[in-house]
Amino acid sequence: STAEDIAAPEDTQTDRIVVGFSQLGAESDWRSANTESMKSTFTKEAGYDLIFEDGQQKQANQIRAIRTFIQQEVDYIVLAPVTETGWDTVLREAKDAGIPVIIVDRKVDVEDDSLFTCFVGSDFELEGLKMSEWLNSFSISKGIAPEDIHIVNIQGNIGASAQIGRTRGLEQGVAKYGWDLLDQVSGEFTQAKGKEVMEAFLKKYDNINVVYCENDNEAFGAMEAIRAAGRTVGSDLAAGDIMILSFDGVSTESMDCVLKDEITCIGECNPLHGPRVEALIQILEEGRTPEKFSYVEEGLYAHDDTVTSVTVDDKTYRVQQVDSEIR
Ligand code: GYE
Repeated sequence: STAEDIAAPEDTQTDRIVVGFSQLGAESDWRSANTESMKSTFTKEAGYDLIFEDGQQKQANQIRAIRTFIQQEVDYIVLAPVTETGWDTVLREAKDAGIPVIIVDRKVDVEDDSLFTCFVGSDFELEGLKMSEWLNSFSISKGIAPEDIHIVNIQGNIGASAQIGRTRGLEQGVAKYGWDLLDQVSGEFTQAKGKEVMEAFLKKYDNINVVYCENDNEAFGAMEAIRAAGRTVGSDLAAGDIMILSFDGVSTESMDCVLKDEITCIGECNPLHGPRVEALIQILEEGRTPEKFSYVEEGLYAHDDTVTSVTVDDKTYRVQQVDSEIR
Protein backbone atom coordinates (compact mmCIF):
# COMPACT_ATOMS: atom_id res chain seq x y z
CA SER A 1 0.00 0.00 0.00
CA THR A 2 1.09 3.58 -0.53
CA ALA A 3 1.16 6.37 2.00
CA GLU A 4 -2.18 7.63 0.70
CA ASP A 5 -3.88 4.30 1.40
CA ILE A 6 -3.23 4.55 5.09
CA ALA A 7 -5.78 6.84 6.63
CA ALA A 8 -4.61 9.34 9.17
CA PRO A 9 -6.21 8.81 12.57
CA GLU A 10 -9.58 10.57 12.22
CA ASP A 11 -9.75 12.65 15.29
CA THR A 12 -6.42 14.36 15.75
CA GLN A 13 -7.94 17.10 17.93
CA THR A 14 -8.09 14.78 20.91
CA ASP A 15 -5.16 14.18 23.19
CA ARG A 16 -5.08 10.49 22.41
CA ILE A 17 -1.62 8.97 21.98
CA VAL A 18 -1.02 7.82 18.41
CA VAL A 19 0.83 4.51 18.14
CA GLY A 20 1.95 3.06 14.81
CA PHE A 21 2.47 -0.69 15.15
CA SER A 22 4.33 -2.59 12.43
CA GLN A 23 3.45 -6.25 13.03
CA LEU A 24 5.56 -8.70 11.05
CA GLY A 25 2.83 -11.03 9.84
CA ALA A 26 0.13 -13.55 10.75
CA GLU A 27 2.03 -16.84 10.50
CA SER A 28 1.13 -18.55 13.77
CA ASP A 29 -1.23 -18.85 16.74
CA TRP A 30 1.36 -16.98 18.77
CA ARG A 31 1.25 -14.09 16.29
CA SER A 32 -2.56 -13.93 16.37
CA ALA A 33 -2.53 -13.77 20.15
CA ASN A 34 0.14 -11.08 20.03
CA THR A 35 -1.83 -8.94 17.55
CA GLU A 36 -4.97 -9.34 19.65
CA SER A 37 -3.09 -8.28 22.78
CA MET A 38 -1.88 -5.11 21.05
CA LYS A 39 -5.29 -4.26 19.59
CA SER A 40 -7.13 -4.82 22.84
CA THR A 41 -4.63 -2.71 24.78
CA PHE A 42 -4.33 0.31 22.49
CA THR A 43 -8.00 1.22 22.28
CA LYS A 44 -9.65 4.62 22.00
CA GLU A 45 -11.20 4.07 25.44
CA ALA A 46 -7.71 3.65 26.87
CA GLY A 47 -6.63 6.88 25.19
CA TYR A 48 -4.87 5.62 22.08
CA ASP A 49 -5.16 5.68 18.32
CA LEU A 50 -3.55 2.50 17.02
CA ILE A 51 -2.43 2.36 13.40
CA PHE A 52 -1.87 -1.33 12.68
CA GLU A 53 0.14 -2.52 9.68
CA ASP A 54 0.75 -6.20 8.82
CA GLY A 55 4.12 -6.65 7.09
CA GLN A 56 3.22 -10.07 5.67
CA GLN A 57 6.68 -11.45 6.49
CA LYS A 58 8.43 -8.86 4.33
CA GLN A 59 10.93 -6.44 5.79
CA ALA A 60 10.33 -4.04 2.87
CA ASN A 61 6.67 -3.75 3.92
CA GLN A 62 7.68 -3.06 7.51
CA ILE A 63 10.15 -0.37 6.43
CA ARG A 64 7.44 1.24 4.29
CA ALA A 65 5.03 1.18 7.25
CA ILE A 66 7.58 2.86 9.51
CA ARG A 67 8.21 5.58 6.92
CA THR A 68 4.46 6.19 6.72
CA PHE A 69 4.25 6.40 10.52
CA ILE A 70 7.02 9.03 10.42
CA GLN A 71 5.09 11.05 7.80
CA GLN A 72 1.97 10.80 9.93
CA GLU A 73 3.95 12.11 12.90
CA VAL A 74 2.77 9.37 15.24
CA ASP A 75 3.74 9.67 18.89
CA TYR A 76 5.30 6.21 19.13
CA ILE A 77 6.42 3.56 16.68
CA VAL A 78 6.19 -0.04 17.83
CA LEU A 79 8.06 -2.57 15.71
CA ALA A 80 7.91 -6.39 15.81
CA PRO A 81 10.75 -7.02 13.35
CA VAL A 82 10.63 -10.03 11.02
CA THR A 83 14.42 -10.43 11.01
CA GLU A 84 17.18 -8.88 13.12
CA THR A 85 19.29 -7.08 10.53
CA GLY A 86 18.62 -4.30 8.03
CA TRP A 87 16.93 -1.71 10.25
CA ASP A 88 19.67 0.91 10.68
CA THR A 89 18.53 3.35 7.97
CA VAL A 90 14.83 3.47 8.77
CA LEU A 91 15.41 3.61 12.52
CA ARG A 92 17.80 6.51 11.96
CA GLU A 93 14.98 8.27 10.09
CA ALA A 94 12.61 7.73 13.03
CA LYS A 95 15.23 8.97 15.46
CA ASP A 96 15.89 12.07 13.38
CA ALA A 97 12.15 12.73 13.39
CA GLY A 98 12.21 12.50 17.18
CA ILE A 99 9.80 9.55 17.36
CA PRO A 100 10.57 6.95 20.03
CA VAL A 101 10.68 3.37 18.71
CA ILE A 102 9.76 0.46 20.94
CA ILE A 103 10.93 -2.94 19.68
CA VAL A 104 8.65 -5.79 20.69
CA ASP A 105 8.90 -9.61 20.54
CA ARG A 106 11.96 -10.07 18.29
CA LYS A 107 15.11 -7.97 18.37
CA VAL A 108 16.88 -5.70 15.92
CA ASP A 109 20.61 -5.95 15.35
CA VAL A 110 21.72 -2.35 14.74
CA GLU A 111 25.15 -0.74 14.94
CA ASP A 112 23.92 1.92 17.34
CA ASP A 113 21.52 0.89 20.11
CA SER A 114 20.36 4.49 20.51
CA LEU A 115 18.39 3.97 17.27
CA PHE A 116 15.62 2.43 19.37
CA THR A 117 14.26 3.41 22.75
CA CYS A 118 13.74 0.03 24.36
CA PHE A 119 12.86 -3.64 23.79
CA VAL A 120 10.40 -6.00 25.43
CA GLY A 121 10.09 -9.69 24.58
CA SER A 122 11.41 -13.14 25.34
CA ASP A 123 14.95 -14.43 25.71
CA PHE A 124 14.86 -17.02 22.93
CA GLU A 125 18.30 -18.48 23.54
CA LEU A 126 17.35 -19.02 27.15
CA GLU A 127 14.17 -20.77 25.96
CA GLY A 128 16.30 -23.09 23.83
CA LEU A 129 18.78 -23.72 26.64
CA LYS A 130 15.94 -24.63 29.00
CA MET A 131 14.63 -27.09 26.43
CA SER A 132 18.10 -28.62 26.08
CA GLU A 133 18.33 -29.03 29.85
CA TRP A 134 14.88 -30.61 29.86
CA LEU A 135 15.91 -33.08 27.14
CA ASN A 136 19.05 -33.98 29.04
CA SER A 137 17.18 -34.60 32.31
CA PHE A 138 14.47 -36.51 30.47
CA SER A 139 16.93 -38.79 28.68
CA ILE A 140 18.85 -39.47 31.91
CA SER A 141 15.61 -40.39 33.68
CA LYS A 142 14.72 -42.81 30.86
CA GLY A 143 18.22 -44.27 30.65
CA ILE A 144 18.75 -43.17 27.05
CA ALA A 145 22.38 -42.56 26.07
CA PRO A 146 23.15 -39.19 24.44
CA GLU A 147 24.37 -40.84 21.23
CA ASP A 148 21.00 -42.56 20.93
CA ILE A 149 19.19 -39.22 20.73
CA HIS A 150 18.78 -38.53 16.99
CA ILE A 151 17.39 -35.04 16.49
CA VAL A 152 16.04 -33.12 13.54
CA ASN A 153 15.51 -29.39 13.98
CA ILE A 154 12.66 -27.63 12.17
CA GLN A 155 13.79 -24.04 12.44
CA GLY A 156 11.81 -20.82 12.37
CA ASN A 157 12.25 -18.08 9.76
CA ILE A 158 15.99 -17.80 9.28
CA GLY A 159 17.35 -14.57 10.73
CA ALA A 160 14.44 -13.99 13.14
CA SER A 161 15.45 -13.69 16.80
CA ALA A 162 13.14 -16.54 17.76
CA GLN A 163 14.94 -18.80 15.26
CA ILE A 164 18.45 -17.62 16.07
CA GLY A 165 18.00 -18.05 19.82
CA ARG A 166 16.13 -21.35 19.81
CA THR A 167 18.57 -22.87 17.32
CA ARG A 168 21.53 -21.72 19.45
CA GLY A 169 19.98 -23.17 22.58
CA LEU A 170 19.69 -26.56 20.86
CA GLU A 171 23.19 -26.38 19.39
CA GLN A 172 24.61 -25.65 22.82
CA GLY A 173 22.83 -28.71 24.20
CA VAL A 174 24.26 -30.79 21.36
CA ALA A 175 27.77 -29.50 22.10
CA LYS A 176 27.38 -30.08 25.83
CA TYR A 177 25.69 -33.48 25.85
CA GLY A 178 26.74 -35.08 22.55
CA TRP A 179 23.35 -35.78 20.96
CA ASP A 180 23.21 -36.69 17.29
CA LEU A 181 21.85 -33.63 15.44
CA LEU A 182 20.91 -35.01 12.02
CA ASP A 183 19.65 -31.94 10.19
CA GLN A 184 18.29 -28.38 10.42
CA VAL A 185 15.84 -26.84 7.92
CA SER A 186 13.46 -23.89 8.24
CA GLY A 187 9.75 -24.60 8.61
CA GLU A 188 9.02 -20.86 8.52
CA PHE A 189 6.96 -21.06 11.74
CA THR A 190 3.98 -22.51 9.83
CA GLN A 191 2.10 -25.80 9.99
CA ALA A 192 2.22 -26.37 6.20
CA LYS A 193 5.97 -25.85 5.93
CA GLY A 194 6.61 -27.81 9.14
CA LYS A 195 4.81 -30.77 7.61
CA GLU A 196 6.73 -30.51 4.36
CA VAL A 197 10.11 -30.34 6.10
CA MET A 198 9.27 -33.30 8.34
CA GLU A 199 8.19 -35.38 5.34
CA ALA A 200 11.57 -34.75 3.74
CA PHE A 201 13.42 -35.58 6.97
CA LEU A 202 11.54 -38.88 7.32
CA LYS A 203 12.52 -39.86 3.77
CA LYS A 204 16.14 -38.96 4.36
CA TYR A 205 16.75 -40.45 7.84
CA ASP A 206 15.46 -43.69 9.33
CA ASN A 207 16.63 -43.14 12.90
CA ILE A 208 14.96 -39.86 13.93
CA ASN A 209 13.56 -40.06 17.46
CA VAL A 210 13.34 -36.38 18.48
CA VAL A 211 11.96 -33.40 16.50
CA TYR A 212 12.89 -30.00 17.88
CA CYS A 213 10.33 -27.61 16.36
CA GLU A 214 10.79 -23.89 16.86
CA ASN A 215 7.06 -23.25 17.33
CA ASP A 216 3.82 -25.15 17.90
CA ASN A 217 2.44 -24.66 14.41
CA GLU A 218 5.48 -26.41 12.95
CA ALA A 219 4.93 -29.14 15.54
CA PHE A 220 1.34 -29.65 14.36
CA GLY A 221 2.66 -30.07 10.81
CA ALA A 222 5.44 -32.42 11.91
CA MET A 223 2.88 -34.55 13.74
CA GLU A 224 0.81 -34.92 10.57
CA ALA A 225 3.89 -35.98 8.60
CA ILE A 226 4.99 -38.51 11.23
CA ARG A 227 1.55 -40.13 11.33
CA ALA A 228 1.22 -40.11 7.54
CA ALA A 229 4.51 -42.04 7.42
CA GLY A 230 2.96 -44.70 9.69
CA ARG A 231 4.96 -43.68 12.75
CA THR A 232 3.77 -42.72 16.23
CA VAL A 233 4.38 -39.53 18.20
CA GLY A 234 5.18 -39.63 21.92
CA SER A 235 7.87 -40.00 24.54
CA ASP A 236 8.26 -43.79 24.51
CA LEU A 237 11.37 -43.77 22.36
CA ALA A 238 12.13 -47.44 23.18
CA ALA A 239 8.75 -48.35 21.62
CA GLY A 240 9.62 -46.44 18.44
CA ASP A 241 7.87 -43.12 19.13
CA ILE A 242 9.18 -39.92 17.65
CA MET A 243 9.14 -37.28 20.39
CA ILE A 244 8.09 -33.75 19.46
CA LEU A 245 9.38 -30.70 21.33
CA SER A 246 8.29 -27.15 20.56
CA PHE A 247 7.78 -23.57 21.75
CA ASP A 248 4.88 -21.19 22.45
CA GLY A 249 2.10 -23.00 24.30
CA VAL A 250 -0.44 -20.28 23.60
CA SER A 251 -3.39 -22.31 22.30
CA THR A 252 -5.77 -24.84 23.84
CA GLU A 253 -4.85 -27.07 20.93
CA SER A 254 -1.17 -27.07 21.86
CA MET A 255 -1.91 -27.72 25.52
CA ASP A 256 -4.12 -30.63 24.47
CA CYS A 257 -1.18 -32.04 22.52
CA VAL A 258 0.99 -31.93 25.65
CA LEU A 259 -1.74 -33.56 27.69
CA LYS A 260 -1.87 -36.42 25.16
CA ASP A 261 1.94 -36.69 24.82
CA GLU A 262 1.67 -35.70 21.17
CA ILE A 263 4.03 -32.85 21.95
CA THR A 264 6.05 -33.94 24.99
CA CYS A 265 7.43 -30.58 26.06
CA ILE A 266 6.73 -26.97 25.07
CA GLY A 267 8.93 -24.02 26.01
CA GLU A 268 6.53 -21.31 27.10
CA CYS A 269 6.59 -18.12 25.03
CA ASN A 270 4.26 -15.40 26.19
CA PRO A 271 2.65 -13.29 23.41
CA LEU A 272 0.70 -10.84 25.59
CA HIS A 273 2.95 -7.87 25.05
CA GLY A 274 0.22 -5.21 24.70
CA PRO A 275 0.16 -4.23 28.39
CA ARG A 276 3.97 -4.43 28.54
CA VAL A 277 4.35 -2.00 25.64
CA GLU A 278 1.74 0.26 27.19
CA ALA A 279 3.65 0.30 30.48
CA LEU A 280 6.78 1.39 28.57
CA ILE A 281 4.84 4.17 26.82
CA GLN A 282 3.50 5.38 30.15
CA ILE A 283 7.02 5.55 31.56
CA LEU A 284 8.08 7.61 28.52
CA GLU A 285 4.99 9.84 28.84
CA GLU A 286 6.11 10.63 32.39
CA GLY A 287 9.48 11.67 31.05
CA ARG A 288 11.27 8.76 32.68
CA THR A 289 13.68 6.30 31.04
CA PRO A 290 12.57 2.65 30.88
CA GLU A 291 14.95 -0.30 31.03
CA LYS A 292 16.58 -0.74 27.63
CA PHE A 293 15.77 -4.47 27.55
CA SER A 294 12.95 -6.18 29.47
CA TYR A 295 12.39 -9.92 29.28
CA VAL A 296 9.36 -12.00 30.19
CA GLU A 297 9.74 -14.79 32.77
CA GLU A 298 8.86 -18.14 31.24
CA GLY A 299 8.81 -21.83 32.12
CA LEU A 300 8.17 -25.10 30.32
CA TYR A 301 5.06 -27.26 29.89
CA ALA A 302 5.66 -31.02 29.92
CA HIS A 303 3.53 -34.09 29.49
CA ASP A 304 4.55 -35.71 32.77
CA ASP A 305 6.43 -34.84 35.93
CA THR A 306 9.59 -36.77 35.07
CA VAL A 307 11.41 -33.42 35.07
CA THR A 308 10.02 -30.76 37.42
CA SER A 309 12.58 -27.99 36.97
CA VAL A 310 15.60 -27.10 34.86
CA THR A 311 18.59 -24.96 35.70
CA VAL A 312 20.38 -22.61 33.31
CA ASP A 313 23.22 -20.39 34.55
CA ASP A 314 22.35 -21.12 38.19
CA LYS A 315 18.75 -20.03 37.71
CA THR A 316 16.00 -22.58 38.14
CA TYR A 317 12.88 -22.63 35.98
CA ARG A 318 9.69 -24.49 36.64
CA VAL A 319 8.53 -27.32 34.38
CA GLN A 320 4.81 -27.45 34.74
CA GLN A 321 3.02 -30.71 34.14
CA VAL A 322 0.05 -30.18 31.84
CA ASP A 323 -3.03 -31.66 33.42
CA SER A 324 -6.66 -30.62 33.57
CA GLU A 325 -5.93 -28.00 36.21
CA ILE A 326 -3.81 -25.67 34.14
CA ARG A 327 -5.85 -26.09 30.98
O1 GYE B 1 7.33 -18.33 18.70
C1 GYE B 1 6.26 -18.09 16.61
C2 GYE B 1 5.98 -16.88 15.81
O2 GYE B 1 8.70 -14.29 17.48
C3 GYE B 1 8.17 -15.37 19.52
O3 GYE B 1 7.10 -16.04 16.06
C4 GYE B 1 7.79 -15.12 18.12
C5 GYE B 1 7.65 -16.38 17.29
C6 GYE B 1 6.72 -17.44 17.86
O4 GYE B 1 5.71 -17.12 14.52
O5 GYE B 1 5.13 -18.89 16.77
